Amino acid sequence: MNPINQSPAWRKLQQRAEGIGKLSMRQLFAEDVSRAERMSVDACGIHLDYSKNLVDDDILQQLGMLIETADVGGWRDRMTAGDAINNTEQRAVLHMALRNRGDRPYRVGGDDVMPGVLGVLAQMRAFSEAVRSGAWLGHGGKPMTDVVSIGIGGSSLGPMMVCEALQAYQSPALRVHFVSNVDGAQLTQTLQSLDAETTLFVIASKTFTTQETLTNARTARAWCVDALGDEAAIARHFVAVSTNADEVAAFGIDTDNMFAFWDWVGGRYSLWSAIGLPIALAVGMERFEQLLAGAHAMDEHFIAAPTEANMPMILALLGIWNSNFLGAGSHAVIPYDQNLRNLPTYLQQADMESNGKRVTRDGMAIDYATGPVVWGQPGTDAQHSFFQLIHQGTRLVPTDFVLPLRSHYPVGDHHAKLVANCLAQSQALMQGKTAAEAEAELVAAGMAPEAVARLLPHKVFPGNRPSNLLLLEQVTPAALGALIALYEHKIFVQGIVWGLDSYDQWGVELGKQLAGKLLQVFADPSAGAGLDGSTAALVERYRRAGSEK
Ligand code: G6Q
Repeated sequence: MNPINQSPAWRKLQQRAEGIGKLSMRQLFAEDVSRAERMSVDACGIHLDYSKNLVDDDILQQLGMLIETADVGGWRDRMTAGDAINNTEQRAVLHMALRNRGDRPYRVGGDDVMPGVLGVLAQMRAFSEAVRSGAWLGHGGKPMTDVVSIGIGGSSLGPMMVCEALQAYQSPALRVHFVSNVDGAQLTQTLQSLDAETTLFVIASKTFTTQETLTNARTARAWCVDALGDEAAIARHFVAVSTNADEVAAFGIDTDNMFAFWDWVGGRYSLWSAIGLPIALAVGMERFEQLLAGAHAMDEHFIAAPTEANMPMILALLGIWNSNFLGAGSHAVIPYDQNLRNLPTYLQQADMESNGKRVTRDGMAIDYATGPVVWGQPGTDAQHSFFQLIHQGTRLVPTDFVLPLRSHYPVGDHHAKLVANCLAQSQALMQGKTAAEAEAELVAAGMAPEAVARLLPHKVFPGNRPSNLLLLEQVTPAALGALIALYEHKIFVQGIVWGLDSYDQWGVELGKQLAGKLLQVFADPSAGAGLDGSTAALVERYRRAGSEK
């Protein structure tokens, strides 16, 4: 296939981008009272208003052509058919099978994967119900009060984000903690307040060879055995989630206490699998299944809806317009919901690890921008820190606002204020404030003409800055499932248009390799021959500090 940037639609979009200075969102809204209605779409309990983007009907139509040109539909079919669309790892990409609630068949190499998926869900149900009801007893005969999930990256961020997001559904009787960093601080601080007799560890690792996870797991194991005085305690206090039964057994966890998943589940797409066990423990299996159902509804929408009504495709195309044609290098996600505070962090991995690539699926160099830097923080806090740059800086930062209409915490007028702030931010980004408006305000405030002239440039907001508004009724398990799946499919569409493999992550390997070598150098300085001057000097400083192990 020719590179996407040589397609007629791409060229037309480039021409439109050259004349974009003439397009004013304010004016577009003034001229078309139906703009917001026309540029909104509802699916699976989510309302997307994308009318505050710098687009008109012609631009949207040309963007839609990219879906045809890149054969997104064909690739979507290949994905659901279980083809190895992760071609550099020769793996199928079937996270949709994990949340399949209907009768759509999912196969890998001709084998139906659904019996295995349903079997693990049943195992998760039995186990989570036993732990939550107090029927699962620890080595000393007591029920569990705390779960510590040890994992990193894709084996941690999803469950952690979801558990936080669904905090309102959790009971204080079973607290769930997450430990990911190899920095001993995190594990130490977590264990400090826990009682080994009532603590359950979930060791979540697809490969069961990840340095950070295995290091934390071994330390946790020693803590548990030390406190309970018996190796046999491991059987009641440790379970594993992995694809690697041999390593799980070698670690000392009975494989009866192992929850399996499969190589066709990518780490950052795995919260729907047994990697989601901490979610089921935190909020119950029923709610975990509602999360799956919400994601499944979004899958079916993504599969069936035409481009112009397809929410993931629309978000993907707007992202492409903003980054490839309007030059945005980053994308902000601002949830107006404190419990969604880690949504930006989660999406950072989902998006940047998937689409932060510089060669096509066939290994050809890419000469257009691919995945943006994804970042964000909850509102309103974000307004009081970096929104200055989004409103008046020299960079274009397209922003997704995520807003639940109802709060789980109805206290006073807090939620009304939260909603007003969110809507106001997207309105401000769109309309800005002209020099004439700013001047009129200053004059009305009684400011002297020289002072007005001095201050005026600082008071102008250029506006015309793109944002999407994603409204949810409330952050329920189903709505959250749909929201996460929406972003997953957006990432898929963008990866296909950019022609890259969204499902590998070779870029994380080099640092791991070098860290392994440096650990050898710490143990044996002669292994450091050939190190570059900077690294050698830093190793030496570390050695002189005297704590190398
Ligand atoms: C995700 C990545 C990566 C992975 C972690 C943990 O897509 O592959 O974040 O999830 O490195 O790997 P393990 O689950 O094998 O420990």
